Amino acid sequence: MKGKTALITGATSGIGRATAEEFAKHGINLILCGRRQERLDTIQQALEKETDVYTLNFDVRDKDATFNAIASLPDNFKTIDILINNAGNAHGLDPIQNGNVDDWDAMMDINVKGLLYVSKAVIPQMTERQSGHIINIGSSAGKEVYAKGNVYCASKHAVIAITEGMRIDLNPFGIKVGAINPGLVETEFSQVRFKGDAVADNVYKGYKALQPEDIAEIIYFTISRPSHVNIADLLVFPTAQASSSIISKS
Ligand code: NDP
Ligand code: 8X3
Repeated sequence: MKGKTALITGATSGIGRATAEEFAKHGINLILCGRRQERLDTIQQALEKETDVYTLNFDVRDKDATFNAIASLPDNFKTIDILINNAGNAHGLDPIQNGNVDDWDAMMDINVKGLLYVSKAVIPQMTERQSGHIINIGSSAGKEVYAKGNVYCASKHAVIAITEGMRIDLNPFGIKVGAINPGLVETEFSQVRFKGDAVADNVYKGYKALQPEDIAEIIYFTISRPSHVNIADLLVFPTAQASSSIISKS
């Protein structure tokens, strides 16, 4: 894996940041994407001790900004071997009849369309080289719908469908495509979902949630399998979680 180049979206926090740290340990060159420049700078400074790092600041909702950012990569970062489509969040947790339309737009625009824009910008060079590995971060919410999860679950069901579609279409090119679908991971996810409300603090209380590093290690395992092995779809829960709504809490 040393010397390969990975582009990670949503690298400023949570799963994306932990994945950047894990990849850096293995000497994978990193293109780190997000909107918070200060964080990109801090993470770049820390990881540059271990590997080469380049940062791109763009909002995945913005089609032109996404294409321009990826087109602007310098020659030594232009060849992307591994794409981790991770940027995403839930916005709100409301029954469908009370749902906030701006929240719906955010989830579909970021989790679904943003993933498509980034993929569209990266895939042509993979098909040309006939190699590459794409991992889409789905969710247990892409496998199962839960109360008030409506649009977030729809966005993650779409991520799984897009992953399957990519795997089929990119099969002739020898490109690996897979989805990693975590259950509850303790990140800034709930702060974003609940817009900073104190209720977010309770989401990870009373049991041991997955940590972003747990998912990062699984992602590294996935990308480091021999060339004939593609982990196509993986569902990962904390031990205390049996489904989206069954969680054993103390
Ligand atoms: P965090 O909130 O910690 O991280 C989300 C990341 O996405 C940040 O780096 C953020 O960067 C980036 N991001 C959000 N919106 C945009 C945007 N419009 N444009 C560019 N980047 C954006 O959450 P997680 O690490 O938990 O989430 C990562 C992925 O994992 C998401 O796809 C989420 O749905 C999925 N997931 C999370 C689970 C959990 O329980 N935490 C469980 C299952 C799946 P910035 O704000 O700097 O742009
Ligand atoms: C994040 C996990 O259960 O909040 O995708 O949807 S959940």
